[in-house]
Amino acid sequence: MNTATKLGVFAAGLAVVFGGAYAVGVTQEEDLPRGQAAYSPEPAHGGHAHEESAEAPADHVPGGLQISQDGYRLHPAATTLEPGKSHEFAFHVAGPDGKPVTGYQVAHEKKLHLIVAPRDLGGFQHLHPELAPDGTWTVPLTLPEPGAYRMYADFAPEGGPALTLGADLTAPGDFEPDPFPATSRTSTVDGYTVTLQGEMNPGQPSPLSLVVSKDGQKVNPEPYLGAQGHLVMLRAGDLAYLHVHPMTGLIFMAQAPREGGAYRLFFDFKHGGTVRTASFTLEG
Ligand SMILES: [Cu+2]
Repeated sequence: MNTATKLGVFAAGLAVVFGGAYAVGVTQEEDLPRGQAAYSPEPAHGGHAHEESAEAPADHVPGGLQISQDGYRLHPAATTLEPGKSHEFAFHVAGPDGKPVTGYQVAHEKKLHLIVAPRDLGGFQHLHPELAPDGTWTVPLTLPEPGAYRMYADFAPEGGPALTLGADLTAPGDFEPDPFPATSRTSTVDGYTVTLQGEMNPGQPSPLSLVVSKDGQKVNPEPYLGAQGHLVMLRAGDLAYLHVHPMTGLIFMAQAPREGGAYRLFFDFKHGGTVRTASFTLEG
């Protein structure tokens, strides 16, 4: 993507922020081939960008709260996993005809993104399962400690809507819940310091930017999932999965619910060939 296009995409995003030029944003998305839309709000997520904007209907429900939606249903093969042990975790998505979906659109370079988080939001896993021809997804999964977990399948079937379906998983044993992490904009992981800038503006798309540094030097993350990182936002209280769209560089557009709340944000970035996750708590 050339600089002019990037600026155009960013400008379209800003236009959404300021409540105007809806048509500009739509045109921009349609101009960009899905697989190459590195810094654009892609169709799978971009559609939500507008639905969740200030003009969103009052009954709009964020993703991740339902196991079925719009005729599609998530079917985990097992939902109870022994903690601390790697499992070959399998699931499929049944379509409106009841059969496993086998055709998926690519978004952020993958056909499906699997997020697994404990319900106290004290951890996070972002996995990319493999799709078998019969529609079964499999991935090695370890639930590190006893407790209740939420899985999210973020995907768009071919010819269908972008969806995030969620299901509960459990790891039996004595469970010690962690308190919800206090508001924090700085995260340290493996010697990297990541700082989150920007505010969550209830009911408005909210630009958030990240700065990564190591040993006091600013670091440019390597391309990962078609952008310079991947940001996921989960809401405290119900673990709603809120869409965040890469804009350009390390700028992301979060869709903040109008009712406000506290959110846990997980930022995956790649440097030196390794993907790491920084986490933050924001209120807005
Ligand atoms: Cu992913």
